[in-house]
Amino acid sequence: MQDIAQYLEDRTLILLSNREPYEHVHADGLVEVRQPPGGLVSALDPTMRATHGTWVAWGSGSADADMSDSDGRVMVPPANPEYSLRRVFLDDEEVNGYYLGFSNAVLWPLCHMLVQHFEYRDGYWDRYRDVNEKFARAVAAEVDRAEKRPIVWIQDYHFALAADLIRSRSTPILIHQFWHIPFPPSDILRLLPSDVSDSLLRGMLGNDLIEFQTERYALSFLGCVSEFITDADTDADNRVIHYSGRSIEVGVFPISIDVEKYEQLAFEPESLARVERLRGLHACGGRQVGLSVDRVDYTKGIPERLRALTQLWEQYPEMRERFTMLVVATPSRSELASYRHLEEEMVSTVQQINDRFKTENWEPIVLIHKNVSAEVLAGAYRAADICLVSSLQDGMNLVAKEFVACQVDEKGVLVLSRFTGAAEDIDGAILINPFNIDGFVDGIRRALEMSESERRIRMQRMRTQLRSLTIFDWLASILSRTRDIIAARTEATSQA
Ligand code: GDG
Repeated sequence: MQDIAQYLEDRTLILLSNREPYEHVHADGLVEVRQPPGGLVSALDPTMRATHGTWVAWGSGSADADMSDSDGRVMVPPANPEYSLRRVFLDDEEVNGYYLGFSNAVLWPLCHMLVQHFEYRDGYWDRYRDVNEKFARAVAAEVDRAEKRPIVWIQDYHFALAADLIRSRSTPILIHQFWHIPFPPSDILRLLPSDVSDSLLRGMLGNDLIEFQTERYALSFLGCVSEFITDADTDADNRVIHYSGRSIEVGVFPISIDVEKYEQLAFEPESLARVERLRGLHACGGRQVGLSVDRVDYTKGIPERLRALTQLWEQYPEMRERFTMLVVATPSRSELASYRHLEEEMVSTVQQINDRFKTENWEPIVLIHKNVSAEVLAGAYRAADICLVSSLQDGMNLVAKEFVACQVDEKGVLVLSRFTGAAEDIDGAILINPFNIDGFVDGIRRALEMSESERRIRMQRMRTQLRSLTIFDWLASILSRTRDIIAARTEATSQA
């Protein structure tokens, strides 16, 4: 890992995210500490430990309040405290309105342009505003008590209003925000009441730098500002917006994974045992193993993938028994009806496919409908001959990168939706359009029939690209950009 702390020089980082890096939960009469899986926490936690900053997040664990002081503060990691976690507690109404409602039933479908799932309610918006205020107050309090000059870094769409609210309450030297998901074009943003879209864009313009995964999302944001915020001056060529006497930069910073960690995981004895077991069970007699891994979310194109598999086995009977598909589907946001319906649809479609095509020696789809360990995941990535990523829209898609990192034997093929950020970032996958089932079926066939030498060439190319695009490179490029912005401003002020 690079020395990320150097980019902060004598400044401290105050991070704001919805999910917290450590959660205290009651389990069997004891309090357990859990660290949520996922790239963001594993990249930012070492940075926070090295720089002793403050992380502000929703205290969602059942024992969080018991383990924090009266302001919601607790030092973490609990076993070896190095930085401060400031928890903000939410009641049920706030969770329903801000998190399940406006974040996940309004902004999530809107940003992914899947408007059939869009469910706007005034009450959701009211709670979203209140909760953004609440978090902004907590961040502002942390800015005021910081011993070193703070930089505030906001994560994601849960906090579109926070930058402006923080700016009106305190004076950090720089506020920036990483937007993990796509940003919609203006015709889609228009589905929101105009005062709401106006507040969201102005809220985001409270930042000094806004980071997107791809050029396309950055341009959509610039287009929306140019169309809706008439008192802003948008320079799309230079990706800068002049607004309210300030300049706001819009940047492209594709997120990645801890490549070395995934490579090492693929070599772990537990992963290796898993590879052998999976291949022993499903790859006998030269049969190939297909894999998909996602949260059960309508953005991931799970029904479209099942439709393509059905058509493949229907249209090409010789493909039956030629490969088995492992579908790792992690339950997600089950409080929302649209997610529950999707889970039910997925389970029953898999059942129908298996009933229709199975033979005495072969089950077409093996559904693993639960959260699995990182070792199991790495073993499955390594064991797979093809990996199917069929998102209808996806900010980046880390699964595609994790598969490439774990393919230490360089024999797997990535079949990747062209609507993922990853498709613009790595070159070597078979690109498909999940809305075009015929093309999707052809893509799967091409992958299954690809020669060993072509597989190796493509996988080696992707692995080389990935090694120079790790999550630490992502972090370093963002923090060095913020350092440059601060330096340019300091120079401009001293010359004035
Ligand atoms: C958002 C954006 C963007 C899944 N099941 C299990 C498990 N996972 C892990 C995967 C991967 C992560 O969850 C999913 O990441 P994705 O990037 O694929 O998708 P989102 O959750 O939608 O993430 C996305 C990302 O933010 C980062 O900016 O790429 O576009 O939508 O790491 O491995 N992990 C374990 N067990 C599981 O069962 N351990």
